[in-house]
Amino acid sequence: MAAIAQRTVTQAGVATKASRKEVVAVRAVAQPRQGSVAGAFTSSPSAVAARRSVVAKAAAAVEAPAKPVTKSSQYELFTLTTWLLKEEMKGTIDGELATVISSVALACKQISSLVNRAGISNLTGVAGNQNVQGEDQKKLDVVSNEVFKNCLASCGRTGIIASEEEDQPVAVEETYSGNYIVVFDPLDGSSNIDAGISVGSIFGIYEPSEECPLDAMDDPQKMMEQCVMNVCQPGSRLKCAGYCLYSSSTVLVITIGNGVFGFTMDPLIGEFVLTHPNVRIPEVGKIYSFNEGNYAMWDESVRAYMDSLKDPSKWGGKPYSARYIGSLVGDFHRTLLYGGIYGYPGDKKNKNGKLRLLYECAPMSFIAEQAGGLGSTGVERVLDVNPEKVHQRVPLFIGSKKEVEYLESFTKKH
Ligand code: AHM
Ligand code: MG
Repeated sequence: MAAIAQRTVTQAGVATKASRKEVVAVRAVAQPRQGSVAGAFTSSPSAVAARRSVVAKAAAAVEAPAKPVTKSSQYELFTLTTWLLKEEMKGTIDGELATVISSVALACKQISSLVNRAGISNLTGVAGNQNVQGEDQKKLDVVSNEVFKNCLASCGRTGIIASEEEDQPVAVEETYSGNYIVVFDPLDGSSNIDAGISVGSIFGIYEPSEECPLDAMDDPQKMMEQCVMNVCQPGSRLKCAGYCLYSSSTVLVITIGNGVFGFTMDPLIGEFVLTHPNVRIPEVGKIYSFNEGNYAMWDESVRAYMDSLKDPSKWGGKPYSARYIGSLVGDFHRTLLYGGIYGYPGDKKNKNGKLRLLYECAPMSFIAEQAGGLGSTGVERVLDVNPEKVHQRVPLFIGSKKEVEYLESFTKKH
């Protein structure tokens, strides 16, 4: 996909040592925030006292253990930026990861606006080419991929990216520091776009490993192989995962390994505002979300499971409800909030189903687990699967813990 490559982005293996400025990032702790907070006050004696108290609170927050989010005024906004700063102060993430997450959020804002205006801006329909997986790319697939790549390249903290819409992992040439690996599906469920139905972006962030020293450029082919290996990490090593739902509202859901947090975009101020602190998925939920059109091609164990969900005698007279958008982000978001199970099993034609491990199943499974749920292939935990290929597929069953375990009670027997 050389045509898609940007000024600062090249295929893995062709970045130069000279282009990399390894600079130790200065951690943004309390000081910059103090300045900006103080600047918002006037200099009357009471204002000075208020400023001192704010500064003292900010300094104390650096040392004090995490406290629940409380608002001091009805006009106080707890935004994604505030959350990132607080997590950085607590030491959960470093400044570089916070920068990468901010750039992903910026990409999501831009894609949200493009999705919203797709019908007006002639962005519906197909682009006229296929991705490496032989799928017709929609115009918005291509544009969203560009948006993600540009945002990640300009933040200067991303070393390698792997995308559903790129044949191979791509090295970002002008990295300032950090070299995080970002995997993403820029616009999942894009077959829904032309009908104005929910779509979303999915992403995962890994730390770089030493197997891919981007400045050792002697053998580009070898470098490429090493970089592919570097990208192919199991989900258990994810530092951050998230998705952004473009629907009646735009919601960014994110985990950095200490719970799941949801931020809704306020279009009036253009910011993601914390609306779902510490999301917990219900342990059970009587909603299933599968493409049942494939029923006849499923394995016997999955068919037996599906039959059981529909048998009222097993569930006190009321069988499970079916809900299926055909948009993983939308279907998963509902499952996360209401409980239930989403499934894309393997079938006779595609033994590993449709969904990709690296940038769909693993990030979603990290979120599910962090919310108290599970992500399974039917026989093992998704986060334990070691990817061998960037675009590798795995069956996915994800959602409420008890629901996924019930599914496994069928699929693990065989
Ligand atoms: P995509 O990445 O090409 O958009 O495909 C992924 C989507 C998921 O969002 C969705 O759950 C699934 O494909 C739907 O597939 P199907 O139409 O076979 O039910
Ligand atoms: Mg996808």
